[in-house]
Amino acid sequence: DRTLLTYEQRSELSTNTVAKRLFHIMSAKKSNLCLSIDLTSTIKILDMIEKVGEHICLLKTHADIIEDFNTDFTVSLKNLAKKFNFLILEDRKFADIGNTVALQYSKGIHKIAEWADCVTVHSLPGEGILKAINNSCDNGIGSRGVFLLAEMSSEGNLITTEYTAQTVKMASKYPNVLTGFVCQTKESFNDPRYIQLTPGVQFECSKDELGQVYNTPEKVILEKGADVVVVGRGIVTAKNPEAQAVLYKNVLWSNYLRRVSG
Ligand code: BMP
Repeated sequence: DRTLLTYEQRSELSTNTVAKRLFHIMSAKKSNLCLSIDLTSTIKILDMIEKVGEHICLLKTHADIIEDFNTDFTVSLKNLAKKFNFLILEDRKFADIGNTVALQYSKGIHKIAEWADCVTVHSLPGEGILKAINNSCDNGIGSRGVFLLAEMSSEGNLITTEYTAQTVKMASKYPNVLTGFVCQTKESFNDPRYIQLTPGVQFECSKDELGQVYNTPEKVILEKGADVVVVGRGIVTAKNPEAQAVLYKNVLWSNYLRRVSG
């Protein structure tokens, strides 16, 4: 059972550099909290990171919602990642043929490959999409990672258990580039090398008006097998985001300790 191993033990097994680094950061900072920074201005994003950067292991961005995106911003982002010791995940959810994804990954305004340690990818188009990112890494951009979408948190999504199983099977051919899976359940995969990233988390089980479904920190860590937990509006829209990030960090970490102590 991968969920009974410690993050240190799992970092020893990692075949992807980003997964290894992330496991190390989690142990060092005693944090398995990923902040989903879904804000639309670069100043607001950088301000928020100054407040909560110390408490997170991973920062999840949506570059395409930022109205004044620019290269100075990505330089600042990388500096903050270094200062506070967290990794950057661009939640781009690529879902096209490999050739297009290779271009979307490295070109355009965002040049994602230059500043994001890892990206999210849908398995829907087939393994060409993993090959594309893998090739980009081999061709000079260096060690990067992929979180493959194996399940989603939203109500009525069309992913079936068969789709999840096939996604995990497809990924098994790409251990060097695979950081983990974005998923909701412990049963979706077994391999301890990979990280379970789970969004849809707030202190109260609830929903939003557009189909997002929330579980509690305790439930996602203890029952659902989450390794890194994504919190967005639960922190970003709080009156005091820093205090709220500390609360999430502590609750998530203590549930992880409970889990690995059996
Ligand atoms: P919030 O905690 O505010 O609901 O934000 C959740 C974040 O996680 C969003 O950025 C969303 O794009 C992402 N996400 C999700 O909610 N469910 C999934 O299944 C996959 C996601 O990436």
